[in-house]
Parts: sequence; C-alpha cells; structure tokens
Amino acid sequence: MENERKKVMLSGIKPSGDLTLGSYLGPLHHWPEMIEEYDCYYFMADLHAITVRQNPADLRRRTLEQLAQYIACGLDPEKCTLFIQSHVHQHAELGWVLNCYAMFGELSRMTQFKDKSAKNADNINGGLFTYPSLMAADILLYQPDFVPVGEDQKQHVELARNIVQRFNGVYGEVFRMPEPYIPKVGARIMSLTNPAAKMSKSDNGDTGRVTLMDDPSVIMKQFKRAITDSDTERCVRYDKENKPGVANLMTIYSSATGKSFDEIEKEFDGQGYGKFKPAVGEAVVEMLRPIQEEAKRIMADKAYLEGVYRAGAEKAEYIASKTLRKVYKKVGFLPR
Ligand code: AQP
Repeated sequence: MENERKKVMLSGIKPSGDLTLGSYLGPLHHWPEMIEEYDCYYFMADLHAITVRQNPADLRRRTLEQLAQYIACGLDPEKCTLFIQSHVHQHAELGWVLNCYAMFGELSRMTQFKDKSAKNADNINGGLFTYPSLMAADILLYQPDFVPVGEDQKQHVELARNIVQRFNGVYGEVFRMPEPYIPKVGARIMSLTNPAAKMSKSDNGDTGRVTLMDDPSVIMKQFKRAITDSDTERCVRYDKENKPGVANLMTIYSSATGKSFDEIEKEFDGQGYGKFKPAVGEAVVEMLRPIQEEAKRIMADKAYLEGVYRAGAEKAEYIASKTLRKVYKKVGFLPR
C-alpha cells in the first residue's frame, strides 16, 4: 500500500576521476544516514563519465574503486542498492526517450553544459548537451521522492521535473515528481589553490585537490600550501566574501571535527595560519584514515565487489524495467 512504501532516494557520482574530499564532504558523507530512513539507490555514473574522454582502463579501475569507497564510507550493500549505471541498460534507453521530451532551449541553458563546453572546447559532444536527459532517466526510473543534489545539480533536477510535467501531461501519471533535497550541512568544498572554483575530480589544471585515498603526507602537503589570503590581520575568521580560502578551510575543519565556526575562531585566535593549516590537514588525515583502511581491504576482495555490483544491478533493474515497460507502452512502442 502507498502509505507503507518507504520513501525512495537516489544519487550517483561519475567515476571521472578519483573521489575527492569534495565528493566526500559534499554528498557521500551524508548518504549512509539516509539509508535508515529511505530506500536508497546509489550508483557509479559511468555513462555520464564518457561525456569527457576517458582512458578505458582508468575508467574501469575507478568504477570499482568508487564502489569499494562507497562501501568504506558506510554504504552497507545489504541496506541499500549499489550499482554501476551501465549495468542497467534501462538508463540509456529511457535517456533516449526523455531526450525527445527535453527541449533544445532548456538544454542550452544548463550552466554545467556551458562550463564543460568551455573546459572541453575540442570535444563538445552531443552527450555533454543531452546529459540532463540521461540524468532525468537515472532519477525517474526509480520513481524517487527525493534526489539529494549539490547546488550545482539543482538546475538538472528542475529540468527533470519539467520533463515529468510534460510527459505526465500527455500520458498520465507515469513518473513520480522528484523533489531536490539539498542537505543543509552538505558542504561545498572549493579547490585549495583556487577557492573560487569547486574542488573537482577531473580538472587537470587544478592542483588544489585532495582525494579520498591520498597518502597522509600528500594530504598534509596540500593543506600546508593551501591558499588563505593576503590580508595583514592573518586571523582565522569566517568571511566567505573576503577570505574565501580561509572560509573553505574552516568548512573542511568544521566538517571533519564537528566544531562550529565560532569554536574554530576561538581555537586559533591570535595564532595565524601557520598553526591552522596543518591542523586542518591532520583533521582530514584522521577523518579519512578508517575509510582508507576499509577501502583497501574491500578493494582486495574482487569476488566480494563483483557480488555486490551484480546483486545491485539485478535489484535496480527490477525496478527500472517496470518503469521503462510502462513508458514504452505509453509512447506506443509495439512489444516484442
Ligand atoms: N567540491 C565539491 N563539494 C561539494 N559537493 C561536490 N560535488 C562534486 N564536487 C563537490 C557533488 O557531487 C555530486 C556528484 O558529482 P558528479 O561526479 O556527478 O559531478 P560533478 O559535480 O561534475 O563532480 P566533479 O568532481 O566536478 O566531476 P568532474 O570533474 O568530472 O566534472 C554532485 O551532487 C556534486 O554537487
């Protein structure tokens, strides 16, 4: 019965680069707590990753590592559905159908398309342009109630909602209307060398990245050379506008230790950045240590990982195929 149905939630990350501190403190960190309350689907968005050229061997490696890291971060495969997007062919199929219900003008307005086109001027492919239709398919196949998204993906969820309205308007209640869910504490982590830009998995020009599996010595080095600001007061104070580098470090430190900005300001009062930056590095090292150990242990057990992604794909496909069957029927495809 409808009122007994556990609310459904879904999210994915592209294996387009090694997961970063941004991937963790943004979405991933908050996923495990959702498992208790929601029926959660978490996937490796490999279909999306190829909108930018990938080295095939690296993509395969990262997809598996990402799965191991999801589990190490607390996503228990017994309690949620973990799968690889390309294993569930309904994503690509519904993506095509929804392309026919997404308007050129809408797709042209997507800021991610504009950003990625600027960054990949030699490869502005159709996939980059129609990415939001595939993302709408990812979402709508599972009829979720909520989609946890970063601020920068909100526009894509809005587009998915437009598609639902358009499609349901023609064919009746085929898709559930998904609500974007922006976790309040889901911090947006900026590059350590350019606090105006998001810390990204795959921006090769960005040297301000910390990945989930970086060695403690690398993490410490990255934080020691993090950009702060050039003002003379050199005090640890949260001022996103005028001290974005310091604000970013405070956000990271706060997420890693649970301390409030007030507490952090007091802790480093009168101490300058020389003490603060290594303290942030140490907090991150300690936060990541158990995840790294667990991810390495899981990664060594390939048979276990294969079992997880096979079972996940089967479970996901069961739901996805139901939605796709309904869609095919509604649009008028003759059953085989
Ligand atoms: N630095 C970040 N801080 C907070 N949240 C972040 N996310 C990504 N980077 C940060 C959030 O992670 C979710 C999934 O990301 P994605 O891989 O699907 O897409 P993305 O936003 O394009 O991530 P990247 O790291 O920038 O990948 P590349 O370099 O390949 O483009 C999203 O909800 C995102 O907000």
